[in-house]
Amino acid sequence: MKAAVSSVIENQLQNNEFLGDVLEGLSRKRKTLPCKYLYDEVGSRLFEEICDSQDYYLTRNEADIFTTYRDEIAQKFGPETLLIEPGAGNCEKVEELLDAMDSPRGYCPIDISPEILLEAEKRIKKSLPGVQVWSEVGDFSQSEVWNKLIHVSSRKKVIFFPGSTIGNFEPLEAERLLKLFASNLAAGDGLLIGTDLVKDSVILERAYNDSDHVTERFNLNLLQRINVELGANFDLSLFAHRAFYHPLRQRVEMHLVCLKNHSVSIADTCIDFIEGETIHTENSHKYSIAGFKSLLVRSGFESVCFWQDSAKTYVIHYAQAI
Ligand code: AVI
Repeated sequence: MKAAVSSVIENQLQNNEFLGDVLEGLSRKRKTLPCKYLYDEVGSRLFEEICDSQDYYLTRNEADIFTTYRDEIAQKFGPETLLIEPGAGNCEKVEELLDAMDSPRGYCPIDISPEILLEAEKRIKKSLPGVQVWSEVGDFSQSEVWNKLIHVSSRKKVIFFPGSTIGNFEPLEAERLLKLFASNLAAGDGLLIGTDLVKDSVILERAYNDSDHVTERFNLNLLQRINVELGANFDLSLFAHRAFYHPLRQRVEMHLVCLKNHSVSIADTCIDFIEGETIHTENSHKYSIAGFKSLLVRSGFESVCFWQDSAKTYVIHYAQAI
């Protein structure tokens, strides 16, 4: 009973934060919504579908790099290394790597969803019974969750941050996050991180406007989530998905374009929308190899090496904390 009450309170607190962020973002002159809210249950499922789609090359090409170079990557870590994965989700990408590592000290996935972590922990314990797993529930961009990991001793730590997730942070935020990672590592500890490369805008725009329209559904689902969780009355047919590459900012921007003047009520607030205005829902920054290396240096790392897929679309960097 106690657990049930505390989970009700937890849900209410999360909903208050969600409502606050939504109202704050939609009351700006240029309307915006934080991209972290794209990932409710439906959104996470749609994102998995995006990753499997032909047009979204990132996941496939990153997986190719791991398959080709996993032994070489694992050798860089050395024996008895503790692998920490912030935002691990279902921990799908890590098994191949853990399997290639020499006597891994263990694996620490961090995620905001306890249910997903529990499932993943069970799976890893089954497929790699020799690997110890310490899961931590929390927001990896905040220092609190990192403090909980201090008790796990190890010869060496490596933070594993695949999926080009770093691209969803504004450059200054990305630097702040990498500095947080560095502050939780000792000199010589590692960071293995995936980044999508700057490339022809046609390829980039196809990846975020896939022919099966999954990305469109993923983007629009954010409004549906606001309707369901916050009792709003968005009419999804009055918004269209738009994703385009911004060459100066080196990022793909995802927006929802309003198709007709109208108002939407969220809780007790009425928000006016004008035809043609957009809600900016996500940025996906693309980096050159040199550009990302200099971000690493600014954040307290030195670049050790990197690996690329055969089509040179994507990079996995390995860096050491200094
Ligand atoms: C999770 N993240 C790295 C994806 C990206 O490419 O920025 C999210 C995504 N948004 C639309 N398609 C995929």
